[in-house]
Amino acid sequence: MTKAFISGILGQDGAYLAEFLLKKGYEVYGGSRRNSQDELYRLQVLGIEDEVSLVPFDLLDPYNVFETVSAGQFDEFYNLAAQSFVGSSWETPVVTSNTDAMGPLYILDAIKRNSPHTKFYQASTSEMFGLIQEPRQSERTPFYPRSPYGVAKLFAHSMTVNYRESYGLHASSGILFNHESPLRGVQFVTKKITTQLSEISLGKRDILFLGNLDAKRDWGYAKEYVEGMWQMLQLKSGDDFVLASGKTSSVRDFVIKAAECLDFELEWEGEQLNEKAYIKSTGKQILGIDEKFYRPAEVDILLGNPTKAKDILGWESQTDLADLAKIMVKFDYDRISKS
Ligand code: G4F
Repeated sequence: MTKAFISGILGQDGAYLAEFLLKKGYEVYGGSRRNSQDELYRLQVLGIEDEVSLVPFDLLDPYNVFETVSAGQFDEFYNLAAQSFVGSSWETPVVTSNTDAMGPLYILDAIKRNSPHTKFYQASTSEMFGLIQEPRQSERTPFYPRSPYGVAKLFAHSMTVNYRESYGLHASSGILFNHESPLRGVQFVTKKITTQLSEISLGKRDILFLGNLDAKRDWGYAKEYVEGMWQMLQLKSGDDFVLASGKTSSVRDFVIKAAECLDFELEWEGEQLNEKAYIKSTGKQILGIDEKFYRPAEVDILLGNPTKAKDILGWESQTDLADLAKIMVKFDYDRISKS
């Protein structure tokens, strides 16, 4: 049996990847910090909580990382653990850097020293492009991160490339653009929108407050993106790939699409901090802006060029934004109506 380790198995991508690898017949081990046991719900939603072996794993502890890698002798190691919320990274730049930059280095070094046959996947991110240097970002686009999170991830990405080139490790970096699902954390904007609009529709909330509605992202469905991670590790050698939908939409576009799923036709008024949205038929305000959700430095627009992934991996994003909104709203509406 092929043996895989997923750090961050309790997160959105970790849960979907575990489900995918179990279907392929893998023996799946998952790392979780001791205090994150309450997030088992994602594995439970997928019905796989009894099929994976959970082990204590903490990227902040180099000895624990070294021991896990050395003792496990895994065939594949997916590093999906991170402080992944961009907004928090300004409040916790040191923890973010220790987790997202140093953590992957501990893993790479442990693999190099004690388990060089292990194929390594690093969860890199489109946030590394930040202030974009090309209209469509590919593996060859220069990076310009705009947050402590983006800077830390760029360090880990560069280390992954460096360990591959220096020591011949099978180390790959997936530069994933935003990918969402019903299992997304509620602090991320799509999940916040689908959750809170569902609550409004069920009479459990009055208003949804957001930050910058003009930010544009290249959004896809997380369940499809984890397949791309696995495909990278099936190649003869490590490489870097952008996974993206190749389309970009604003936060406002996503609000409109999610609202449509709940039969809300919206009317918009005002600009910037004064922007508001009302339900056309009733005149009730359901959206406002709160400055606290703005970031000190924004990534205004991201648009990925996934040509290399299509050509080499045969990977393509399948679910468009309207369908993604439908999947997420249905999940949240059903869940909230039963609670
Ligand atoms: O959903 P977000 O928090 O995602 P963000 O910052 O793009 O990062 C996500 O995708 C990255 C891949 O590019 C990952 F690396 C990262 O770990 C994470 O998964 O915010 C999206 C946009 C931002 O421009 C933000 O300013 O939405 C804007 N926004 C507007 N109002 C808001 C809100 N974001 C959040 N979280 N909450 C708001 O109320």
